[in-house]
Amino acid sequence: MPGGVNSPVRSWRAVGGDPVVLARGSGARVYDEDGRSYVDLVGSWGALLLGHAHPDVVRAIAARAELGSSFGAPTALEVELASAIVRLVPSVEQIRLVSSGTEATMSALRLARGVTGRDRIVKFEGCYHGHGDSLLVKAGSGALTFGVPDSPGIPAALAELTLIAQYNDADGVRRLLRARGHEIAAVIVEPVAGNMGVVPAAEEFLAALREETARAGCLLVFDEVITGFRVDLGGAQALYGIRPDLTCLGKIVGGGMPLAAFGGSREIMRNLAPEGPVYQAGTLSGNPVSVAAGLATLRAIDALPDAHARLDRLGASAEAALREALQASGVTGCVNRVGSMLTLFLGTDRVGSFEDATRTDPVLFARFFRGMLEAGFYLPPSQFEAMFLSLAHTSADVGDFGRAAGKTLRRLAR
Ligand code: KE4
Repeated sequence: MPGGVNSPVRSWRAVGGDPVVLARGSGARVYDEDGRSYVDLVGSWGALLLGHAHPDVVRAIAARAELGSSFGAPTALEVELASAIVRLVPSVEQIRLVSSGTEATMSALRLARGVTGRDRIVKFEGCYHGHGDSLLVKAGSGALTFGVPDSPGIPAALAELTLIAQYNDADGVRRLLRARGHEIAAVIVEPVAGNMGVVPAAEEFLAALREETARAGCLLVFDEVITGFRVDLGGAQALYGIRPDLTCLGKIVGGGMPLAAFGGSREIMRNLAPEGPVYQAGTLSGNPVSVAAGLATLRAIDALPDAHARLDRLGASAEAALREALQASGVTGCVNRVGSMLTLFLGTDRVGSFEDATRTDPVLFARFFRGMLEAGFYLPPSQFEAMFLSLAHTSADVGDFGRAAGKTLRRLAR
């Protein structure tokens, strides 16, 4: 396997050294092949809101697998999951299940282009929406917003159809949409950025996106692959009261199994094949074992009336502990958090945009990462990722985390 991994971030290139090889997980902990255990702050990149190997999820997967793992045919179970998502996510009337977040965003953009008959899309620098060709695009040089490929293998002619705007720059995106909105099929955004580290969206930014896309007749796509069911049972759209035209879901919705989804109004979704002309398909879409895991996960979360209050309390304690550790150590840094997703930025004291995030000190972060690993905490191996707490983490875990962060930062300060 190239780089020894099946996804680049797992190689720990950003923090140096060889990654630990994980053998198993249980609750808030993971165990490596050498038998060491760690409090897990990655949670499969945010998928495991219940923690590892939750009994309900394991039972659902095992029971379903015994009935056959895949048919490539309609099943009653997928209707139950679709109904649960429609019930929980405010803007979604119909949903299409797929197997990864990449597939969800790629398909949502094709649907938006098909519905509007327009070719251009807008994304924000620093947001990540999977590795679809139109989305692996970075800002071109100069003031122009034209996109250029962010990887070899992506045709310049395609990348140019992606316009790049700045996250939290309401005026900039307003100017762009007023000038070129008539060419634009969709604006896709992480309603809480998780892939530049956590950067919350300013309220006026999301409001501007909603208002200006409606005015220009382009679709607003919320990429809630991270935030869906994480920041609120109804996702960021419920938390902030903004209704996008299309929503992409992943991670939690599959309960740690390969399942993602995209959805929106019936009026938009009925343009999808076989009802409409926009083609989209998948052998394992709605896979019964993945659907069983997703359903068990959503049911377990929905059954806990105070789930998101608990997650927010845990997140607030972790944030407070990190701020205290920064204060006590004198190391320059800041903490951004929404609910149970948070990032400790090192080397700069404020991160409200992608540009701010690039001012962080990657060497300092790598030393922090290593110190925390030695202390028994498994953090995302990049400054530009989010730490995730789960319903399996306890306040004792967070207390231990804070103390370890304090010790590690004090060592960095020397
Ligand atoms: P996948 O294709 O990796 O399932 O989902 C892509 C995706 C889409 N949208 C958002 C907001 C995402 O965060 C992601 C994937 N997230 C990364 C880490 N932040 C997954 C880890 C990896 O690439 O290995």
